Amino acid sequence: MKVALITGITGQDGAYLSEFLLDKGYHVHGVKRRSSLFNTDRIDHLINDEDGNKNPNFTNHFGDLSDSTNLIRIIQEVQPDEIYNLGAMSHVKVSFDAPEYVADVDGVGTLRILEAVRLLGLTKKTKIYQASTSELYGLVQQVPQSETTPFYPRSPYAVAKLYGYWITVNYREAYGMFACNGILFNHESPLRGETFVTRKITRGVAQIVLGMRENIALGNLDAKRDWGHAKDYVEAMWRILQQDEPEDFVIATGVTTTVREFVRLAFAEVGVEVAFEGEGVNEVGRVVSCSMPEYQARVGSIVCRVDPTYFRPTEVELLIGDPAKCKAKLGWEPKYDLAALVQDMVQADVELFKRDAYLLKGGHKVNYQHEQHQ
Ligand code: NDP
Ligand code: GDR
Repeated sequence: MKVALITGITGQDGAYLSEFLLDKGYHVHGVKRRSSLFNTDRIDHLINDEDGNKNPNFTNHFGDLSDSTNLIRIIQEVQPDEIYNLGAMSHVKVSFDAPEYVADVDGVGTLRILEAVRLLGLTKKTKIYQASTSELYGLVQQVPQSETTPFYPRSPYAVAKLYGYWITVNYREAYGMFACNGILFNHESPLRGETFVTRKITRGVAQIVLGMRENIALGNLDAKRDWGHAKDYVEAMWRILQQDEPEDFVIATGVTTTVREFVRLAFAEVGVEVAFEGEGVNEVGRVVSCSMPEYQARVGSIVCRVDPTYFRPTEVELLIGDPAKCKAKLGWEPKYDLAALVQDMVQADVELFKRDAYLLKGGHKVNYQHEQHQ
């Protein structure tokens, strides 16, 4: 039985990758942080089955990427065949508020993993996947962005990830380790963190259509992203570690879309046609038509507006990945296109908020959070 260790097991990708590897017959170990509230929602169904029986192939360890000795102990205990380093403070805007922490966890944290493997004499046994990012490209140098496009990071997060990228390359070259970067473009899902723009939109659309709120406030509507589905992307991570030689790969769909268009598509998914008017901070998205009779009163109302709070000090305006290498060498192609991604996310959020909407209608208090976060 192969053994995998995943940092960031409680995150979006950690959850999908765990499922994927368990299906492949792996024993999966995860590193999770101690938290004052439960933080295992995304993986609870993997820890215990429906009858409460513990999954014998899924083990979690308390740990933190800022703690070398803890990582060394876990890796020594687990003796993993594969490590997927997914743990990170992954929010770009928040990284401007906590730059030193991000450098430590997202940057030096990668070094701690690589160094632990080296110190424990596991360089020939353990393969390492580093969660690198399209944010490395930052300020546009050329499009589409490929494995050979120069980097120009535009946030403390991206700069920390740049260190993670190069230290991974360096350990591969210096010590012959099987260590690879997956340069993944944005990937989303119903498990996406609530403060990333796609999930913020799909949650907002669900709450608006269920009568729980009036509109969504967003930042830069012009930003363009190459959005894929996280389910597809975790398979690419695994494929990268199954190659004969360690290499770095861009994982992307090759299609780019504005935030504005994502909003339009998400509303269209629930039968609401939205058109944008105005410019800059005065731009708004207004309901033009609607296929649901009960929603007719909302035609003409504003459902999306701009709030400069969500602007970033430096922005990444355009990301579009070149998936040629991953197609050719990994045989990887996404199963979900943008329409299928939007459908999956909107439908899941509508389902999620139906119960809250019902309780609200009955006069009960519901603690659903929307815009107090980034
Ligand atoms: P999430 O934010 O959903 O998950 C991040 C995970 O890292 C969580 O489990 C979090 O724990 C954990 N974590 C945060 N800080 C620490 C720490 N100090 N020590 C240990 N674990 C920590 O991110 P995603 O799943 O979306 O992304 C996975 C990785 O891929 C990240 O490294 C991200 O930067 C990178 N990436 C993501 C892309 C995307 O579009 N999703 C694209 C390219 C790269 P907790 O639950 O306790 O907060
Ligand atoms: P990103 O994702 O920064 O690309 O990083 P995010 O969804 O946060 O932003 C995408 C784009 O949308 C714009 N935007 C907003 N973003 C947020 N979060 N909230 C808003 O209200 C809003 N309005 C507009 C942003 O300015 C940006 O241009 C994600 C993370 O998963 C990283 O960890 C990962 O490395 C990259 O994707 C690839």
